Amino acid sequence: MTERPSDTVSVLGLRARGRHGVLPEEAVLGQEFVVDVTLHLDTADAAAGDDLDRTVDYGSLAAEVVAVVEGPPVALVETLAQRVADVCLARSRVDLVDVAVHKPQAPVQVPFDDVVVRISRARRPRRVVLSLGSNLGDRIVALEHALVRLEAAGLPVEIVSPVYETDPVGGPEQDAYLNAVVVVRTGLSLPSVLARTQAVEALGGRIRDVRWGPRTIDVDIVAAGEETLFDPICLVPHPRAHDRAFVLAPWSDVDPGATIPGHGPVAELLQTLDRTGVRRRDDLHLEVGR
Ligand code: A4P
Ligand code: MG
Repeated sequence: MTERPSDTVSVLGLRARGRHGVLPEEAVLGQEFVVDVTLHLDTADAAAGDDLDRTVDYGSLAAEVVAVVEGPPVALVETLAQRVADVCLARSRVDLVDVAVHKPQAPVQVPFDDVVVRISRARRPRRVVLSLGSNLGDRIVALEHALVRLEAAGLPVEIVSPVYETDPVGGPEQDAYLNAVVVVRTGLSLPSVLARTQAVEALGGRIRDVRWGPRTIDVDIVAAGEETLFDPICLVPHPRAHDRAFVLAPWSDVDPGATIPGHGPVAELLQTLDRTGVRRRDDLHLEVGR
C-alpha cells in the first residue's frame, strides 16, 4: 500500500523563561529557552471542511508548551524536551512529533552559539479494536484479505476473534453478514488508523451507496482502551458498538474483560441484547499470516 508522506504543522522559536538546569543558580535565576515543535498529522480532513477541530490549534498548543517551560524545573534539557513531546502527543490527531529545545544561555564556559536537544517521539503503541463485516461476494475471503491488508497498511493484527454469521441489523433487506473482531497494535492517531482501514475497505471493493446497505467489507474502529474521540468522521468508541451483538459477541470471546468507555463491561452489555440473529461459525477460521 503506497503512503504519502505525512503533513506537518510547526511552531518555531517559542520563547519562555524556565528554571531548568543542573546548577543550583539556574533554578534560582532562570533563563530563556526556545522551543521548536513539528507535528506530523493528516490535515486533509481539516482542509476539506476548513475546520479547526480536525487539526491541531497551534495557538493553544503554543500556550501549553510555554506552560511546560515555565512549569516545574527539571535538571536536563532532554527531560524538558520529553515533557513538550508528551503535551504534543496528547493531541489526539498527532502521529509523531519532533521537538527541539534550545538553551542559548546555558552555563558553558567557552564562546558558543547555542545548545540544542532534538527528539522525535510517537505515541506508545496501544491496542485498537476493529470490527470487520461482509455480506457481499465471498464473505470469508473478504475478511481474510482484510486481515492481510491491515498488516500491509501498518496495522499489525494481534488477535482475531471467531467468525459469526449474523442477521443484518438496519438498512434495506440484505443477506446475512460474516462478522469478526480483530485487535491491532499501533501508535498511530485514531484518525490515521481510520484512514488506513478505509484504504483497506477500498482495496476490498467497498462501494458506499445505501446507508447500512450490503458491503463487500466494512472495517470500523470499535474502541481504543479508554481513549475517546468525538468527531463525526472518527467517533471512538463507535457510537453503536455497545448496542450490537454482532460486535460484542466476537469481542467478548477474545477479551472477556473488555469495557466500552461510557457504557461499561462488554460481557454485561451483551447480556442485555437479543442474540438470536448471531451464530458462531466454528467451521470458519480467520488467522493472521495465512
Ligand atoms: N465514522 C465515524 N466513526 C467511525 C468509526 N469509529 N469507525 C464515519 C468507522 N467509521 C467511522 O461509515 C460511515 C462514516 O462513519 C464514515 O465516513 C466514517 O468517517 P461507513 O463505513 O461508510 O458506513 P457504515 O459502516 O455502514 O456506517 P456506520 O454508521 O458506522 O454503520 P454501522 O452502525 O457500523 O452499521 N448488520 C450485521 N449483522 N453486521 C454488520 O456488520 N453493519 C452495519 C453497519 C449495519 N448492519 C449490520 C452490520
Ligand atoms: Mg463502517
